[in-house]
Amino acid sequence: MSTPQRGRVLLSVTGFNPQRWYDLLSQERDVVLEPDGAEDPSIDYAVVWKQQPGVLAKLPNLKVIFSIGAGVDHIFNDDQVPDVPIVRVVAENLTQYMCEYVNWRVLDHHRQGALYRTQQTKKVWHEPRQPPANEVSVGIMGLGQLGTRAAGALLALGFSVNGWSRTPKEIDGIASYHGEDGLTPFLNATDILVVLLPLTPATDGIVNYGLLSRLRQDGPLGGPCLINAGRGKLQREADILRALEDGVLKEASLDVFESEPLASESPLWEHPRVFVTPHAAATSDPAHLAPPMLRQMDAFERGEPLENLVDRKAGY
Ligand code: NDP
Ligand code: OXD
Repeated sequence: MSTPQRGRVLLSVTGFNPQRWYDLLSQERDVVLEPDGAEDPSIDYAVVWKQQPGVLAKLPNLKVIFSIGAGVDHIFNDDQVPDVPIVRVVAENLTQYMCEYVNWRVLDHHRQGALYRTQQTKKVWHEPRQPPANEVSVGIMGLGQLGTRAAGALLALGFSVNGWSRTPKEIDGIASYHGEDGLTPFLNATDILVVLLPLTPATDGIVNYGLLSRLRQDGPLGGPCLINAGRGKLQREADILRALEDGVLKEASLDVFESEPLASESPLWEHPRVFVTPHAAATSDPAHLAPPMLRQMDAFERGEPLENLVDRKAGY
């Protein structure tokens, strides 16, 4: 009896060296690194990060696309993505990293890290008033895999936590808001805004001056703070700078940018109240992410359902 053929994989990556992904995937599958431009009917699965536009359309027998990332906006920059299921990353390791990043940045804004760093450079010995965590309200835009975990850890630290999502949510301890109607009351009740939304046509540019000016202006921290670890194109950087300058925003922690890497001439780099990290909030570690992809390929070939599927209509 012959063994059924195991599907072949195209690994299509731009922006970083995919060698580790290649090594891990090719332990179990036949992997093609770059197509030569011609149609390739031998490919069953595509594992992609910012694939070259048009490359997937040349795979007539493609069955599943796997995103190297929780976000899938990088896939839709290509307007010829075949209508096959798209699986995104949901991984404990990535969720934990994001939870750490969010809690680190919230605590730094809450405990006035920017002020103390400035005081230290001037050798100033001064203790400002420190509000307790339960007076501070953290609002999380995007109560998905990452937002929900971060919210749980912030609750355990004693913060008051609000969440905003597309559909209604009921999560113990979290004041939940949803949709257009819920956005203003959510912002009005928020001192530290954490953005963990996916980038879709509905969220593009959502973090703009109008949104920032609806954050609670008279809260215990002396002004609202912004943390964006979702996607850079969710924010308008000129609006963030304007809000920082005119006092609508006190501080910002930005992990993602409209254009990455952040240009050396961007004023965000040197702004004393902006904390910059290079899209490093939650690293996509292939050692943790490739094995579940391979398991899903095996399961798919046994006729089992795929997990962590993207809703193409919603865009995430
Ligand atoms: P999920 O899909 O699990 O959650 C997305 C959340 O956003 C959901 O709560 C969803 O609402 C909400 N949402 C989506 N669209 C809207 C909308 N139009 N209005 C209101 N709420 C909306 O995603 P994850 O939590 O896994 O990841 C979130 C994002 O984090 C990724 O898309 C990616 O861009 C980013 N990311 C960044 C990383 C980094 O290193 N900086 C690393 C990993 C991810 P609902 O619950 O109703 O569906
Ligand atoms: C992701 C990312 O989407 O790394 O996973 O940004």
